[in-house]
Formats: sequence, structure tokens, C-alpha cells
Amino acid sequence: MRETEHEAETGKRPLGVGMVGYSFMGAAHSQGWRTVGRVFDLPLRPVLSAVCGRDGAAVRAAADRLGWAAAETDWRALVARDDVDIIDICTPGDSHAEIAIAALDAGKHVLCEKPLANTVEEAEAMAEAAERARARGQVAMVGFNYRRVPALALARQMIADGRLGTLRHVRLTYLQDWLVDPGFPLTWRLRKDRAGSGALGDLGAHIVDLAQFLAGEPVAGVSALTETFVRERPLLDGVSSGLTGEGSTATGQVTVDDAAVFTGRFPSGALASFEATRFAAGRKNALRLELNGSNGSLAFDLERLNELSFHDHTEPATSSGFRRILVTEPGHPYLEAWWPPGHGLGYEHTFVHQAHDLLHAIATGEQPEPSFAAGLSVQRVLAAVEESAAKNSVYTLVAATPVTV
Ligand code: SOE
Repeated sequence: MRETEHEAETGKRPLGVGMVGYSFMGAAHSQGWRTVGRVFDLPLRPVLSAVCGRDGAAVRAAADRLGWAAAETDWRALVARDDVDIIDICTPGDSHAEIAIAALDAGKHVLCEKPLANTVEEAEAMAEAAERARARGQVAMVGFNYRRVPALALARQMIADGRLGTLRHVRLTYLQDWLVDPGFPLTWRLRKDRAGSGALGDLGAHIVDLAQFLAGEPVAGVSALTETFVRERPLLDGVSSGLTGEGSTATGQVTVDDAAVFTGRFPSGALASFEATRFAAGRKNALRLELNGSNGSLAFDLERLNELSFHDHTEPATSSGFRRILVTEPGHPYLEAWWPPGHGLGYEHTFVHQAHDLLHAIATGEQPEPSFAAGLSVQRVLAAVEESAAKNSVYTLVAATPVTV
């Protein structure tokens, strides 16, 4: 992207961003790109060059609403633009691999929403393309934004510093309830051909990535159960979903999981448990975790994301217990750029931090995390969960006992 006089004076090199997709994640990423330069002092200034979507009128309206200078209806034209240096992929998983590999091969940096892909094979091809691009000085990152909650970045630092001692338990749940109503229509997230999987890839991907991020090691093995509670749902509009004729009121098959429950083991011997569901009535976006070690425990609840609970087991039992760390000090991750202590951040700030970390990596030539290789590692855990659940092999039936419990 060409530099203006002003940019030459401020020393902030402009970097053009091109975003594919403009729904929930597109809006969240746009917030990150618009805000990052106003909060963090970086040698690069992101320019929202163009946003892309198939529906011309809708994407032009989105460009206006979200602050993008132009609109494209073909992602290939977006990748070809000279004023785009970063391709930001905010589409359903079935298009991640094609767009990311083309963008990397065209010399662009890439940010790709999670999960990295719909299959391990796609994720492997993406990781290989990212490796090739790395040699050319390009970076690629996956949008596991919860790593950038300051409280969770602090948790990782504390664990790495040994504050928990040897990890024994890694326990995460991610609970939502937007599918409890059987009348909720068959959207793309409920179709395997579009989303790859259901709660497992959407919510489970986050907690698998966080487990590995916090533990500092990959999950080595899993045993799993998955379930689809509501197997048939009304079609949004037959034509738009491509499944039936104009204005159909027919139903369609749900082809993904509604919930996944699985255990895991780390190479260090620590045990993990995971639960991802869209049927936890009353839970809106409840990502919760607790890690227990030989010297203490950490606990976190996304619905109270400025807080981290810490128990130091090395303290005398008569005065120890979980205490709340309010993660708003300038010495906490990312917080120096924001408000004075106690003023708190929210969900959207994780996308500002994500934009910061990507731009910082481009400016310094470092590899940002999570890399596509980290995204592939998560994809392999998701595939193992699906394989274990399909085999049902590790699920041992308990002999029936004629008793009222
Ligand atoms: C699912 O509804 C969802 O939007 C996920 O796709 C996001 O990754 C998560 O951050 C919020 O919930």
C-alpha cells in the first residue's frame, strides 16, 4: 500500500486490510481494525481498504456501516487488489482453505477465523501454505480471540511461571443456549458441508485451543461423546439455503453435533475435561475454566472476563482460598493501552488485541500465535473427538441396576 506524506511524517506505514465476510465475526474484526491504531502505538496503520461478500447491495451497506472504503463481490478480486496487504477471513469454514491458500500464495498476510478449517486435510494444506509464505516474510494467524482476554493471557503467564506447580487438571466448558428452541432454522452452522461440525468446531475449538495455550502442551488423546438433540429444523428459505424450492416451509436435516463432551490427557499426565453445547438453557456465552496444580488453582468465567480467580495452595490453609485478581492494572497484558485500573474491558477488546498482535508480528517479522500450525493442532483434536464419538469404543455401558436413585 502506498504511503502518504502524513504517514511518512508519523512513521506509521499504512497496511491495507481486505476482509471476506461481514456478519458477526466480520463486525467484530472491523471493530478491531478501526480501533487498534487509536489505542496502541504501532509502526503500522491498518487501512480498511475493502470488504467482500456475494450480495452486492448487502456488502456495500456493510462497507458503509463497518467503515470499509470499498466493497467487492468476489474474494479473488479482493486478493488481487494492490491496496490490500492482509486478507482477513470471516466466512463459514468451508471457504477458509481456498481463500487462505490463494491469499498466501498471492503474497498477502492472512488472519483466518476459527476453526482453521472443516477438515484436518484442509488444515494441513493451509499450514503448509503458511510455512511456504513464512519463508517470504508473510505471517498467518488463526482467530482464537479468547487467548487475548487479558485475564487468560495473565493465567498463561502465571502457569508458565510455575504458580500452579505441576498441572493435574484442565477443566473447560463452553455453554450457549441458542439452539434450545427446535423452531430455530437450519442455518449454515447446522450443516456439516458448511460448518464442518457443530458445537464441537464452533465452541469446542475455542476450549481446546485455550487448554493447549494455558497448559503449554498439546492434548495427546481423547475419549468423547457427541449428540444431536434436534435432528430436523425448519428451512430459513428453501431457495437461500439451496435445499428446496421458493418459499418452502419444509424442514432439513441437522448434520452436525449439538453438543460434545470429552476427556483428554496431556503428555505431562495432566487430565482434561471439555464440554461444548448450544443446549445449556440460560447460558448465553458461558466459557468457564479451572486449572488445578500441585501448588494452586486458577479459575475464569467469560461472563466476568476482567477477573481471574487464584488459589495459592502453598499458603497456610487457615488463610488461603480463592481470591479475585481484578485484571485491569497497567502491568497486566494489553492493559497499559487502555483505561485506569478498575474500568474494565469487554468481548470486543479481544479483537483489538488480536489486530495488535498481528500487526506487531508483521512489523517485527515474528510469527504470531496462534499460527496455522496451532490451528492444525486443534483441528486434529476435533477430528479425534469425532472419531472417538463415532466408534463409541471407550464408552463402557454400566450394567443396569434395578434400583430407584
Ligand atoms: C457462536 O455463536 C460464536 O459466535 C462463536 O462462533 C464465536 O467464536 C464465539 O466467540 C462466540 O459464539
